[in-house]
Amino acid sequence: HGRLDPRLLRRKRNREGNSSMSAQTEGNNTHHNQASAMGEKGANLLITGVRIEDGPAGVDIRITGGKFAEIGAGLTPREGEEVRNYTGKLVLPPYIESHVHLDTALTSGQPRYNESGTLFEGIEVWSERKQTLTYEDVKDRAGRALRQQAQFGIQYVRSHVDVTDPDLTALRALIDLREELKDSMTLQLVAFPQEGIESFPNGRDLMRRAAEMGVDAIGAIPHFEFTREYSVSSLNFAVELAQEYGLLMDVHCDEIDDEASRGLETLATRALEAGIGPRVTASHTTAMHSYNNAYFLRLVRLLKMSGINFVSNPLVNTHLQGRVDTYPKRRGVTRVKELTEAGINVSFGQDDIEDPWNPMGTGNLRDVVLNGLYVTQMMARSEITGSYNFITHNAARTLNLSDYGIEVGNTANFIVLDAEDWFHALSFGSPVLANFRAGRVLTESEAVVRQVNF
Ligand code: 17E
Ligand code: FE2
Repeated sequence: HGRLDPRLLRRKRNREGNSSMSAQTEGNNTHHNQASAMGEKGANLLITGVRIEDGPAGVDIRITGGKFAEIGAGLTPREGEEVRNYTGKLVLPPYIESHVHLDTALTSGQPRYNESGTLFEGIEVWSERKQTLTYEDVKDRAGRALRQQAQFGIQYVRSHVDVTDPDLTALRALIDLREELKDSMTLQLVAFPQEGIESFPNGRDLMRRAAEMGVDAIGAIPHFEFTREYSVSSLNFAVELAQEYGLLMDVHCDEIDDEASRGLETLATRALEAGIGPRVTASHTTAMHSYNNAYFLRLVRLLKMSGINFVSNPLVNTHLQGRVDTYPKRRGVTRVKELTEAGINVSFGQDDIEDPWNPMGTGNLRDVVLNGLYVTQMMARSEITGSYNFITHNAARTLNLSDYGIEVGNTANFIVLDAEDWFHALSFGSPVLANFRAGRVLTESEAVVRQVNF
């Protein structure tokens, strides 16, 4: 690969330095062989004339047997290779949805709408809808949501699944869907105790049953437990369960405007002591928005030491938080800028697609990034141009993915955007022209044609 871009080399080296973390994730469902799943050797393809991420324009990508084989300028087509000319377009690794609830997706208005816009009315509405849940109902809605996400360039999805249901209906449906769609989408499932571990009948037992059934990660909801003591014991239980089953963790942590909600310090401490920080995620952490600066300064040291990941959901957090404020009204988004500047990993998620917590939401992560940058005031030039990392590389780290990224040797998963670079793709909302999985076209969209008659 004589003409390999030095940036790509640098990225490859970074990845090799990370191999111990990748090794830990073997045995996870996120790691499987796409090429063998295609029945034969896989796609042979030459992509020409693109920019990869923030690299130079005019690069070609050769895909052999469904894997990235060669990356550089001026590659010549070979016998039996399909050539796709995407001159002037942007290529990124596929988007990653690091936080969504597929079991609740597409239920908005059933049986009623969330009129107050609070998290708590959303939980009440869902608890009513849960009474009528069936296996087919969950599979149908989650399948539609996943296909909608794929159209917007997503191939990896971490979905929380409510397990505060004695029948575990949603979990059974999503475990089957994870298997059925695995050649097209990589789905990670989190056992999410929506109504609490300690505060819901048989909460611990339901979490354990979910672990037995084969979830990828263990969740918790400390700010919803009845007492501070329950909050702490639920986190201790969740960490022990995750370790017992060798699972990742993703906790709905301090999703409230209460500055006294401090589940995060417990989660980070347990993760540090157990040495599992990189396998642990704190989602939402909206209370951090309201923490006093002296407390945050003390906390950020622990967060750095622990190595845990963060997911912010800027659209839904700004919608649900600040609801008991008059004016000034808090934004309720965690301190993404400060965490990022401290070297802590943060990714962005959609959280909801038309459900009790978000009447809107299409699955399109461009909306999430755009809102995230505005609301966190991360609008410096380099913050904008680097912001695709929130839904690509940072999210890959949150999900503990291996075999991710446009590098020789990796499975050829990537997307092509109708834009010359990320700045324009983000600003104009450029469509994802094609979404490739192991070199195979998963979804395609037309470029938008605009005609101005003056
Ligand atoms: N449940 C919850 O506790 N918090 C959320 N943001 C959603 C569901 C969407
Ligand atoms: Fe959530």
